[in-house]
Amino acid sequence: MSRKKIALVGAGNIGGTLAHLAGLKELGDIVLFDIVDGVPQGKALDLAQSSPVSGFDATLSGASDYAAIAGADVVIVTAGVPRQPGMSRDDLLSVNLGVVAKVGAGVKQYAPGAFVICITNPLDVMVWALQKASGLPANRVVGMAGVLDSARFRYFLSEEFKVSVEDVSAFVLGGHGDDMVPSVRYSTVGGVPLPDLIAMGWTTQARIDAIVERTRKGGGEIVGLLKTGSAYYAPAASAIDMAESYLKDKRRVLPCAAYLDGEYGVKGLYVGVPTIIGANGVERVMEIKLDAAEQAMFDKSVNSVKTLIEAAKGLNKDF
Ligand code: TXD
Repeated sequence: MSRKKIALVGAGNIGGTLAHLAGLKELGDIVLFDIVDGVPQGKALDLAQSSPVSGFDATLSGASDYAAIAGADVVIVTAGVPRQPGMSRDDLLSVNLGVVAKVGAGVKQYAPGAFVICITNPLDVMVWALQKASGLPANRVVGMAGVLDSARFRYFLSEEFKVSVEDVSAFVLGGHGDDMVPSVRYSTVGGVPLPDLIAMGWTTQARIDAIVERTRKGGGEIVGLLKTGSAYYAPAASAIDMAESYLKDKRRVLPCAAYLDGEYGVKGLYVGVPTIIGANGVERVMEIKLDAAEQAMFDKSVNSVKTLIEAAKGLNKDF
């Protein structure tokens, strides 16, 4: 059986980390693509030279021509400009729309059978634009945000309860913005929901509220510290989980920005929801019942996504 092919469009901080993780996990052969000639080639060579030390077999190459992504099984898109301090995700809109339009055309021409994971911000709009520009079926174009947002939530909760991160499960709904909806009721430690842990005296509502707030602003906290870019280790690890679930047909339940066709009362938009990722891409959207407060937060988040999509349509006539 020949190896799978993973194309990484954008060979910056996240792209390089994706290549490293995909190599270490032996997910397949890896192509790094970037418009800055030399960077994808240099990173590919550097990573290839790490393979004898780390003990993985993969062909790594770099390119600045879309023909290099031909026949990819998975395409992960990070191409664009990251956030700088003081810049909102929305400020990135017009620059990254143009980038995603080009990437979509490249995918359409060279990798129409791929599972495409979009990471570029503002995420919920970029994944929508990428699906439109590539013309791929919506179940094979998905956005990465929920796995990262819930990983942040899980990490903060593991610190709060002093338990292994492995025993904390959490998920986050809604758009990938500061009004995302970390779900307290559906987050558990060893299977015990957070409201029960509050009742058991393991923590307080106020502490959970603070953790929810820190999760919402998790991306900004890192931008503030790094000053010259945004998070990349955790975003890359999150997208690799999604790619692996697809390539190995694991059918993992992962929160992703998925195309909704009536689920949660939303039609024609990409919003963060729990999904099952398997060999057919997004196999199913898990529609949980929201309580009134969650519904209100979810609606607010969906409205922010809608507003951005309207702005995108105004800025770029291709969409
Ligand atoms: O949860 C999430 N979805 C995110 C999203 C979490 C963290 C960061 N998130 C976003 O990912 C971030 O706001 C950016 O939009 C992307 C990529 O972040 P990264 O940190 O990897 O940015 P870099 O290091 O600037 O890399 C971007 C690369 C860079 O090498 C550019 O030369 C390249 O993209 N680039 C392009 N490649 C191909 N084609 C075009 N047109 C292009 N334009 C820029």
